[in-house]
Amino acid sequence: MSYFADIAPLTYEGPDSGSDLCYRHYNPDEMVMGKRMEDHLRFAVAWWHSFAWEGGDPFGGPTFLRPWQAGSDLDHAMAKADAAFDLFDILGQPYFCWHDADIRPEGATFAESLSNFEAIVDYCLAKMDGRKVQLLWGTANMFSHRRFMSGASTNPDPDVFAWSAATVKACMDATMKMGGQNYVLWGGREGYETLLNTDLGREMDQMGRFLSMVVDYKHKIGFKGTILVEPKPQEPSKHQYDYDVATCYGFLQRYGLEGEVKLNLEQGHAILAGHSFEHEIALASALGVLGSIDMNRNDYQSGWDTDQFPNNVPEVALAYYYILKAGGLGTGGTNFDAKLRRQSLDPVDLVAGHAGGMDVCARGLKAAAAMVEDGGLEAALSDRYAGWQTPEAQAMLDGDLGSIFDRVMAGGVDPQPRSGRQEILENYVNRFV
Ligand code: XLS
Ligand code: NI
Ligand code: NI
Repeated sequence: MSYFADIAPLTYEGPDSGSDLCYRHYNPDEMVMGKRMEDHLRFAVAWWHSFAWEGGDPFGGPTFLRPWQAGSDLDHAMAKADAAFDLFDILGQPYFCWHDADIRPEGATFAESLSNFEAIVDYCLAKMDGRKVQLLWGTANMFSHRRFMSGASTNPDPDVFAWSAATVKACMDATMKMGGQNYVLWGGREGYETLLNTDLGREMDQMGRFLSMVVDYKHKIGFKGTILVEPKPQEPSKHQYDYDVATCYGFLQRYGLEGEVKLNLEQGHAILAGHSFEHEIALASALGVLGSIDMNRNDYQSGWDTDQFPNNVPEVALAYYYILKAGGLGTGGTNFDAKLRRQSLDPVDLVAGHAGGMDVCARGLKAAAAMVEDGGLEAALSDRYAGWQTPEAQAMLDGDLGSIFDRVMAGGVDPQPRSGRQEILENYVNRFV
């Protein structure tokens, strides 16, 4: 019997519905700026938080006690996959994501873990047959097992580098076999706890070389998806090398990978880095590395990565505004890297968490599309930079300090400060959200 036995597939019932289990705003076929809402948002369910996470925290053990969490063999892994696909049938979202360690039991050796992994990948492939749900991205968990405590590619022990390289090869093979659209690397322990025992320069070179090997392997096997790095400033490490968009871009450039690798941006990570989510999205878009998003928020009072489902429409609207302006998510999507609260024990909580998050994103997308279509922000922007359209301004960028000096000395250059109109623009946004 299904873990979600009595829960029927969710349907769009509209904003006035009184039901806890329906979509009020997410209406997959509704057209938004000429494209189906489902194709804009490209929702994915994350295997780790929704099925592997057991509800523990630093002060207490598991609370969820899901049936498939009672053991760690292949049978339990298959029961977990059954529950996952049952949830996918209820939600009807187009994608899911995994780490190797979420879907397969750990074996006693590398070879045994791999054979478990391959068995589950085949089991999932059989379940995908005849269903519409697809793999948005695969990734390797190289931060939970104790062998990775000092990092994966950045580890002082070359044997851990080797183990990590072999793991990523296997995960890329599986991602490709499942038709995955992207492959993600998040460097959970690619950083340090103390500088006193850390050779920063060496570790970054190891990480750069590792990423180059990932890109080479992608081309070797003909994987057509996008390689994505996920920035995060800290947690679990005190300091992580893939700190934020700006840092990651500098890293990619240093190792010549900026044309090969894009970024998977997470709302909560942006906040941890001291940015807004829309800042990270707009910057990645300006640098040409916007890839995909993890749409899970933090609690603003706690100061760590609480991974909650999104519930703030105005924030989400600004995120999608910059995504729409960038031309959309491409091969990326909106992954709920979000976990329930520890007290939310029931199957119904898992369904409602996702449904609510999808509704919040749908409202945000519609507000964003309305702002794009209205064009008010774009018009204000062109007006603000209009001076740069003049031939003198354009010529200046091809000139040098001396010629600019001569022009200023000749007169006719007389800067007049203009209002930035911040409050008017904030009021404008408030009309749509
Ligand atoms: C952790 C990260 C992780 C990545 C995938 O904070 O968000 O879940 O998305 O490894
Ligand atoms: Ni995260
Ligand atoms: Ni994430």
